[in-house]
Amino acid sequence: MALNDLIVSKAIIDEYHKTLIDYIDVDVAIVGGGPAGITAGYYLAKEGYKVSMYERKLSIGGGMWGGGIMFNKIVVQEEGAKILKEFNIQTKKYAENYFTADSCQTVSGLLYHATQAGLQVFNLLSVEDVKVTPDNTVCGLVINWTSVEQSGLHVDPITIGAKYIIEATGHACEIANIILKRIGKVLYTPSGSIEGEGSMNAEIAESSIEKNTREIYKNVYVAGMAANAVFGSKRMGPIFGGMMLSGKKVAQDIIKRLKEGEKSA
Ligand code: 48F
Repeated sequence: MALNDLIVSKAIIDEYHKTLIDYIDVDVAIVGGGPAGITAGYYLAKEGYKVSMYERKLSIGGGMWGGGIMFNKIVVQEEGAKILKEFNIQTKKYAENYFTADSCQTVSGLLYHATQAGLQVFNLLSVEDVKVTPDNTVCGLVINWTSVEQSGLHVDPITIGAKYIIEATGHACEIANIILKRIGKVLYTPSGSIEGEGSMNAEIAESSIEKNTREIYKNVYVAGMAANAVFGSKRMGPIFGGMMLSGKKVAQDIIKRLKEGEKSA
């Protein structure tokens, strides 16, 4: 059968446009498509919530593809391996409480199941600001094409609405930084600011990440490496169990809040 190039173009424009409009207002907007963001998106979407994820780069997966020093293997502990099993991702026991997994299979497995569950991914879009109400409650995101950001062109962004935001931007904790810059030292940390990431210690980092996965400002939750950076814990390097556990935890906390909201509505 003959193929019409114009129909191909029209299909892409039409479908993307519909998706963009459909996701103009969501239950949860995730910033950052690393392992923590994807995992959070999976559990939220599986529960039936409308969730979008914004990723600056072309590829989703953040720092997971490269394993450790570009050796594309990751390590997870027992608890992390259990989560990978839920996603049908293969792990290999290396020693007691140490499992390895192929980083490419892990990223693609997480993403496959998250998008199948209903997570809507917007790649090549960067979050440059948060949207706020008059009393500075965060109620959405301000997004623009990464190509605009990279080229430095003066092109205004657009806005999306969200009941909750997940800051999952990794080491940079960009959303926490935006809040500090625009609203002030209002974070729910001891200093009100970003406490800062400490040097590498996998034991401390992995055991503190779930505790650090929590609300950092009205309606804004932090997950993944950003959680340890915001609350001043250590970094953990190429052990990734904490990223998935943090993604699951943030999803559970927000699901609880959403359900409370549904009851009181
Ligand atoms: O860095 P990243 O993988 O974060 P994570 O999910 O996982 C951390 C680990 O990869 C590793 C580690 C643990 O073992 O230490 O670093 O916490 O993914 C964060 C993603 O957020 C994107 C960025 O491109 C990356 O893919 N990102 C950051 N800022 C923005 C953003 C922004 N302003 N808008 C959109 N995407």
